[in-house]
Amino acid sequence: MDIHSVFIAVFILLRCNPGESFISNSLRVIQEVADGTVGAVAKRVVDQVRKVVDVSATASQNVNDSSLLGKIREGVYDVKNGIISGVDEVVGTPVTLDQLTFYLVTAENVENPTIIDFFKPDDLAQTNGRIIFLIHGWMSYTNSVFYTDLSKIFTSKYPDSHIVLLDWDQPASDYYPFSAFDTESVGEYVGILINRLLANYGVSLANILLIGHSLGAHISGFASKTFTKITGKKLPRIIALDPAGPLFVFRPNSKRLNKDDADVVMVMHTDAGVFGYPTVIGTIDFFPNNGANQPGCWKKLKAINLATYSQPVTCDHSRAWKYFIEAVEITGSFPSRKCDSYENFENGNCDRNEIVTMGDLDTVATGSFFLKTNSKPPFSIPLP
Ligand SMILES: [Ca+2]
Repeated sequence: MDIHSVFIAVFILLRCNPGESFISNSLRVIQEVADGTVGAVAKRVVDQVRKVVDVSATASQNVNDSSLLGKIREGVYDVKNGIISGVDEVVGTPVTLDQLTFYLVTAENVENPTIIDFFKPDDLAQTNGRIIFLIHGWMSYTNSVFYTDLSKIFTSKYPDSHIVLLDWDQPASDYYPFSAFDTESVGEYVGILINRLLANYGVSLANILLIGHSLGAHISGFASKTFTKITGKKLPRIIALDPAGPLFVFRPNSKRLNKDDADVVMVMHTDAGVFGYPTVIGTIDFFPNNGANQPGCWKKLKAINLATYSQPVTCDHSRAWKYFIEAVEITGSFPSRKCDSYENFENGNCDRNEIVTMGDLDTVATGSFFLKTNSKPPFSIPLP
């Protein structure tokens, strides 16, 4: 029996065990949908039909790649089709430190990240620049382009910055509900490390920045909650790239990223209602192309081929970090307009409103911001 089967066997599946906060949170989400404040995408989440499909039978007619079939079974298909809903939570064993590795990238050492000693992070602390944590999502890994490209761009633009690459590859490659459960314990370790930098090394709180994609966004939230629990202080800024939606959408604020997790919680929505969180969740929320379907992605989805299943399915979701990389690299790119809806943005009803660029690491603006993009790089386009 492999370790995954052991988890399945021993974990307790909590089916719809609503506490008071769970109910009020769910009602709030539903109310927001009814109010139209979250757009049509969110309604799909609430209305999702939980249809179990015999994916293995269908898939085996089309592909012979057993690893791909394995990946589909591990949950990509389930998440995409709403089979994992807001009421299927699992409770497992928290992640232990030996399942995590923290890597350091500096301007002098971009190609060969070094391992950070969690208990004695001397190397990491030796800077007066920003300390930027990058935290990947589900089914993503430390060798991802999200990590390599952003490390290069940050260290080239801000040579005194230190980049932390969090390797939580092992828990992140589990069946989605288990990986989602693990975000809390992974986040706690990040929060403890941040506190250690400040308490033992005199690192300035203002220099800490967390950037997480998908489940990594919720890890950032849990890191911040832990830091606050220890110190009573808030982290200055979290950048959440299409924070994961499935399971988190019905959780109370204490169990997911929310706007109170940092002074600025800057969110980018690219696959709202499927892999991404369907509603406003930060202090400032960006909605490229209205936040749900990205140009260059959705056409492929119409003619889906199981042989390339994981790629087109996660295309919208991955656009978040692709846009962000370009936004950081090209200062002033992705100008976005504050507006109450995409419709009003498109109709020009917000043309006099505030503009913020999506790669602005210092903005303290609040509210919802809208923009359009190209279907391929360079993605950024000027405002109309
Ligand atoms: Ca989508």
